Amino acid sequence: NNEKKYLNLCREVMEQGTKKEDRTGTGTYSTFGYQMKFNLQEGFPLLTTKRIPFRLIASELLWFIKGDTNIRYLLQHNNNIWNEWAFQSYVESEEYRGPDMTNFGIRSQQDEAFKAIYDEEMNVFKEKILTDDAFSERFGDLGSVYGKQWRAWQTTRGETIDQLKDVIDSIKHNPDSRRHIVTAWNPEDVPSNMALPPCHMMFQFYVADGKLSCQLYQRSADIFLGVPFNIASYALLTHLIAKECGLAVGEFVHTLGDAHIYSNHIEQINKQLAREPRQAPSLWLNDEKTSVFDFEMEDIKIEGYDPHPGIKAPVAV
Ligand code: UFP
Repeated sequence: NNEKKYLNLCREVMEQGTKKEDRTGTGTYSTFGYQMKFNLQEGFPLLTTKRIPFRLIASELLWFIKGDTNIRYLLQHNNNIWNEWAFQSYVESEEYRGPDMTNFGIRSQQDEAFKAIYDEEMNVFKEKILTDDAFSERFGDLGSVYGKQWRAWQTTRGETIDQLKDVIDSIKHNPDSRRHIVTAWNPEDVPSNMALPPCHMMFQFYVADGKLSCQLYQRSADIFLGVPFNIASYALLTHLIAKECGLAVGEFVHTLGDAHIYSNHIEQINKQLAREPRQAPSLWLNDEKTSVFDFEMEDIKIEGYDPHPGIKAPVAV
């Protein structure tokens, strides 16, 4: 069972993880180097021991695939997961004249009155991104994030490389190749141009017995909040590419670097571990679409998803 592999990771890090401080000051239990193999033939690996919002995962993945780096597309799909990164650069700019937003992430979690002011500023910001083209171009764009590295990696000669298109071509024409790789980790961009250096940073495809497998290297993994999203996202990517290449799906191999549970997620994890996994859902893809680059949200659906209720937890910022 696929879900058990995730639950075993949770259990192992809870029981054997080392106490370790981290960038956010929250504190974690952590282990280094861990691998899970999900058989994509055994249903779609969207967790059932808590509800996972699949539409956020799908719209974010389509955004990456399009090579889009502006949050406008996400907002149009009611997806708010990248807002803070764009908002940060806006409130630090000269254009911003509103109330002080220093450390808005932590303060909005700790101070109710501040949270109300922050929410209002964020709503104004979102509305402007959606309706004002010039504003959106200036403050909606996140720069060198996944979409840029996947579709338009900048070379020193001033050209761009479309890694995703190239890897799909190589899977189609040279399936046995051991070089089906896409990397989002661009050392030149990491220190300055990026708010968040890529977490899911490199992936490789593998074709055998008519099946497409994908392995991801994720340097840093928030086991409770991040990993369930990352699993579903790469499982979906593997399905989309397999379909375009006329292959069945094989495995999603998830390799983790620093795999950690934040100290303020322990109670939530225990609650989840006490639940019994249910039947995995299945993925429906519109058969009329062939190229991964043509998919829209209405072409992707999760069927038979009957999870336990969601479990809320604070995001480490
Ligand atoms: N994180 C994930 N998956 C993601 C993502 C972030 O688990 O897709 F974007 C978590 C890992 C870590 C934090 O807890 O976000 C990033 O912090 P750092 O850059 O210090 O590793």
